[in-house]
Amino acid sequence: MKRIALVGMPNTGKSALFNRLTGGHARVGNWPGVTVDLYSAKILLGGEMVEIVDLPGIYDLSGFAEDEQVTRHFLENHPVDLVLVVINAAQIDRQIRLALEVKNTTIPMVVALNMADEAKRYGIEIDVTRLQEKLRAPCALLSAKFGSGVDDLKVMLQHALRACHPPSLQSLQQHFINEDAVDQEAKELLKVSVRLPQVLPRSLTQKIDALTLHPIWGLPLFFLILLLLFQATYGLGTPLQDGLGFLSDHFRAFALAPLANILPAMIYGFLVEGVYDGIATVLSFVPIIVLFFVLMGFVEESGYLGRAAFLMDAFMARLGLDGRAFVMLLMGFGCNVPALMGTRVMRSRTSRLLTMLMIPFSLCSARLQVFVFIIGAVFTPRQAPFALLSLYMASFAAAFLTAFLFKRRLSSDEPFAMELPPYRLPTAGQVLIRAWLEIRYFLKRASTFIIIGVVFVWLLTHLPPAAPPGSEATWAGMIGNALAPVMKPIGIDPLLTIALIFGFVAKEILIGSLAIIYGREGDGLAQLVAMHMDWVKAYSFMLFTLLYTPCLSTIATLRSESQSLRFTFFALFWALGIAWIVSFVFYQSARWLGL
Ligand SMILES: Nc1nc2c(ncn2[C@@H]2O[C@H](COP(=O)(O)OP(=O)(O)OP(=O)(O)O)[C@@H](O)[C@H]2O)c(=O)[nH]1
Ligand SMILES: [Mg+2]
Repeated sequence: MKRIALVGMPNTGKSALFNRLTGGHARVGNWPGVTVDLYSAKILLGGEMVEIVDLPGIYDLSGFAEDEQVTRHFLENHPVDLVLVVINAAQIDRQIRLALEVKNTTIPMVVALNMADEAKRYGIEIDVTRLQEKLRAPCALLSAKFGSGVDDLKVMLQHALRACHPPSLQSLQQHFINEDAVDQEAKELLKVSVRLPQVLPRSLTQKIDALTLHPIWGLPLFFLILLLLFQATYGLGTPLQDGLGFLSDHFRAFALAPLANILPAMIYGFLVEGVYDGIATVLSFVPIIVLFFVLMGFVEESGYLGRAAFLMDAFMARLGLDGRAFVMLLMGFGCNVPALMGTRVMRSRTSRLLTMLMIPFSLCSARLQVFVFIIGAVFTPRQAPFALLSLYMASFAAAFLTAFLFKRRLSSDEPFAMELPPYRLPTAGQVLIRAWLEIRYFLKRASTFIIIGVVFVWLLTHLPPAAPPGSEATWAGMIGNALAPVMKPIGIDPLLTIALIFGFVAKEILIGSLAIIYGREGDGLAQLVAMHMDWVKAYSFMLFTLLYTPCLSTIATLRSESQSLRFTFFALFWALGIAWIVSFVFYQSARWLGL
């Protein structure tokens, strides 16, 4: 099978083009370094199966960052029949070098001049025919985001593949690149085929940046935007969640309850009060999670995420890190796993490890569910967004404290340079795909971890059969009691300890476990939780949930990304330790103050 590799600088739209060509769902985002791993798909091109490979961005063919190495390693070890060089047409003057480097390797190439829409807006004119002659390769002016020109590119790829002589079996390894010659060639080529406007008009991006990167207002604005984001998630999400809860309550009352007469009590309890309540409770959070991801996607696609890195860079430098570590913390708000993988863009191993130690404290969407639920149960609607914001602040604080404590051992002074992309508006399609991907991921986790977890929790809280369900005489109660000396001082009851133990596997199980422990779902569950926990206990429980080990997937990723079992264990126990200490200090001082 023939293979086409997408090669280009970071943030040029390779993944967007990959998705267009293959109908795939590679992650797209408006900052450099989104893709950190290979992503491949097979498509039918002119009656022939062809493999297309999306790669992390590289600045030149001899890049050395870990993410660039993925690309180089791939190109050196896997023969490709055709390289599809993706160039941001609006920056053709800086990016054409890469096409020339590939040209010098003699591997057949096709050049995609992407972001034609932006180039046109900036008044950049490209003489494609001339460019093709000079590069001796087909070039297509197109827009991966909006789809124009993609069909023409497909035809070009088809012709180019037919023309190349199999087996080309070439790798980029043997080629030596003469930098000066490439520079010279680029200059000449640009002279004849590209017309840049004399002066670029002061763009919208610059105008917005004057505000968002303002030395004084920049940071407060950033935190305001975060607060708005949470408020919107909360304000728009809770009614949706209530609606879903209403539906599931009625389904339970009218469709499932009649089963109680037919089924033995034990089986009914297991199926309805165990599996159904647990899963319905977890599922009722889908709207909030989707909303959160859509809004985060908006922030990411707009290009603001990169600005956050820029704003926080000076602060991060004091912690021995750079702005990218902060972007990864924000990424971790979605899910810690991709954020951990995203640290590959960091070149020094020590700052990578330090960032990986911080990321598990990022308040991910699974934890968000738990907090939205508990906050809704014990705080008033007016207090709620602030309670949530305080947890996000606690999450930052734990991450920064970690960096501060370990920076001496794990810091580096690698220079930080991250190009700020122009602001972009996401299209409706991008938003919808994003939402769908998150739902799919959520359901995948739900079907693996959560159902199994829910079943286990039910068994533990209902066995032995003689014990009253959910009481301290059950196995769950016994385990909880055994751990009571550790958990009592932080205000966590024996039965809730079980929820936390399962939360270790995946935080999504936590709320499901509460549903089973209290034998309720929806509003009824919230009322029971409020009865069992005052706000101090609830907050202590949330602090612990926030800080202790996120989930098994995170641990597995920590292990695979750090390649060190010792580091993984350290990260795990560090999180557990800090969770306990913080909850302890909070709970005891709150009680001491008489709260
Ligand atoms: N205006 C415009 N934006 C585009 C176009 N193609 C992609 N983008 C945007 O460019 C940004 C980068 O897209 P990606 O596909 O993630 O870029 P990439 O080259 O894969 O980036 P890395 O994985 O970081 O190397 C996103 O904000 C896209 O929406 C285009 O044709 N026009
Ligand atoms: Mg990409």
